[in-house]
Amino acid sequence: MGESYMILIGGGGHAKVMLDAALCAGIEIQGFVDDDPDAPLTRLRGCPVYVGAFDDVTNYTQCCPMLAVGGVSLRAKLIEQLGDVDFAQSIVHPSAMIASSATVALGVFVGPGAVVNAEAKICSHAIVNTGAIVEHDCRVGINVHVGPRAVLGGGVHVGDHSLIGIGAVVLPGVKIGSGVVVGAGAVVVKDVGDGEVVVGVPARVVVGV
Ligand code: JB3
Repeated sequence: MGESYMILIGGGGHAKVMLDAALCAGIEIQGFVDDDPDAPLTRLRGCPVYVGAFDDVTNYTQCCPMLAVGGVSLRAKLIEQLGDVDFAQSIVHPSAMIASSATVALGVFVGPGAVVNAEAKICSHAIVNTGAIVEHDCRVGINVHVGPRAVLGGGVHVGDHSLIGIGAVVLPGVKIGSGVVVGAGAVVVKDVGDGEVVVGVPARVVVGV
């Protein structure tokens, strides 16, 4: 099976979103791997939901895995567990706009209606979710989740494993550290340190390191 034959790790809400985008993009999905023995579904849009750890599945299928769980901490754990597994593709919804000068690494999901503008860099396993806007010259780190309709102004840098909540706005040039949580709807007007949690308008630190 070619690299376009993908298997999604996780079989819940985020996996459904990724499945739809993959099908719209012409990527064939072999199935899902979910570690919940009571996973509610055995098939999702005709694709089988395997129950078990990913490595059990790769023993007998040549496929291209993709993280399809949404939680940043869980994704970080899976990235570490899966180590040298070859994440050979990304899923970009056809309705997303990716500037020709932008770079999107492997294992990335870009949702419907999202925008990745000129010279922006999206690192591996990041999520640019539905309708999110990543403006010019941004750098979105490894396993960063830019939530639905969040907006990163020009030149924003987001460190690895950070979450930009639904509808949050980060003003141009702001630096967001690693392991940061920006609350839904927050407006970030100044830099945020590693591990901090910021909420509100303007965003204030509610959990420091
Ligand atoms: O807010 C939005 C737009 N999306 C959310 C997304 C970013 O995060 C969504 O609403 C959810 O809050 C969440 O999506 P996710 O991760 O799909 O959540 P859930 O519907 O709970 O599905 C997670 C699935 O992954 C469950 O069926 C778990 O059993 C499974 N799972 C959890 N840990 C795992 C593991 N599967 C495998 N293979 N390995 C694991 O370690």
